[in-house]
Amino acid sequence: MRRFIFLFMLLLIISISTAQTVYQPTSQNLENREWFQDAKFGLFIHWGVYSVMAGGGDYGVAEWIMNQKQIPINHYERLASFFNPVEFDPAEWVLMAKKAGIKYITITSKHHDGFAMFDSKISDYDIVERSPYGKDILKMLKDECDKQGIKLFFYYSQLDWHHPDYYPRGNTGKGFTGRPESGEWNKYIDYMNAQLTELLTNYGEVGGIWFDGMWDKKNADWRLDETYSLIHKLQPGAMIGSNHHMSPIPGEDFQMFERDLPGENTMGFNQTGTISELPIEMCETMNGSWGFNLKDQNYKSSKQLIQTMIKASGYGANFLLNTGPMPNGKIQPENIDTLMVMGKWLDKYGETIYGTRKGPIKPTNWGATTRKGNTIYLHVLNLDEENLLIPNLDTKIKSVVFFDDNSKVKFETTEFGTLLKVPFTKRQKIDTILEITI
Ligand code: FHN
Repeated sequence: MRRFIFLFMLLLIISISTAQTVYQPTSQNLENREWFQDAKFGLFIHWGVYSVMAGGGDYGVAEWIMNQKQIPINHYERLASFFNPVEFDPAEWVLMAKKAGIKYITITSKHHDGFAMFDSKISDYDIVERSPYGKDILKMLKDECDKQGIKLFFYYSQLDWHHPDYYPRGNTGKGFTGRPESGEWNKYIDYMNAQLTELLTNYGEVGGIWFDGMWDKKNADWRLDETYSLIHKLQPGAMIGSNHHMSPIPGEDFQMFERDLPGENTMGFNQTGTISELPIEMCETMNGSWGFNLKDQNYKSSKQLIQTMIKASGYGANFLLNTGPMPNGKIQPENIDTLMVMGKWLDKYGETIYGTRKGPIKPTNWGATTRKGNTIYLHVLNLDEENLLIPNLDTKIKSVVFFDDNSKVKFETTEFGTLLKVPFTKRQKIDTILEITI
């Protein structure tokens, strides 16, 4: 009996101590996760002093210029003194986002170059102290987002090519920066947590923190428990996501996929391929760069981007589409044009995207499905014939109509699947939507 009581007590202690480390999202956080999944469309903004160099005449990711061109810190720092975005008008940005049908914005608060786009007190390497502009861009944008009802998330790079204590170095930012070959890793983590505290206390309620850069030092002790608990303590509703290119880590509230549909790995980033039960998001560029690149005119068409957004929705994922503003504070006109086309499409068809969850059929060559209650939206994106055979659904189909004109779609359920008639005369250029009621 004594042995039994002893074992029981031991198990109790073990379960209590593990329960304490298991992350339990608050109800507010869970509500925000639902909101996030309903929102479906976000705007990613990569803006920093690197935009002054605009990619330096090369293709590729312009925000990496410091590392790509091996610019030492004491020279790169001069960029801040040329960064004067006098034409930045946050009201214009947010209005543009709203017209595009965007529900939230995620902006770089600090990218890999270590420069803070906000008024940081723990460092003077920030927009207020080092640029002639001298204003806190994040604050200006947050105020405007609050006014216009858009949520704001902060991107934060854990990787840092500027901070001396980011040591031992990772795979990038080595040698050329001019930092001494010494440093105290724990001091760097303290610094990062202090900046995160600023971001979570000085800007009101934020949507969440979008981490990036852990992949630079995969095996380092990032003290994630501490950082994640800090964020959840300061703002329990704030959602944490990390672009570490791995399966989600406890404490995270959403999972992200970079430039690939969930589970795909055409870019080489998403090596695990697992799609978790957390809300998911995919981010995408409009050309080949996140930061403003003056040379890269290889813009994806609005049709291509809308179709990717639809496929992402078919996976239940949000679509976070990027723009890299110019150093004068204006958004590239080509990006505005694309966003406006997307906004028009969403004005008409948003009902089939916003507030939906993934549909019963996994996105495939011909298209994708989304679902809201008893309605399934079948998005035909690419079909060379008039018949579409889909797997039988696990419930009975009551009716099928074309979303555009409510006219009936002929269908037949066979033992091999459900055969739908999608005549060419009914086709739309981007997406022919069939509304299935079950
Ligand atoms: O290196 C960054 C890159 O500059 C950009 O910020 C993207 C956005 O997903 N993430 C990193 C690469 O994984």
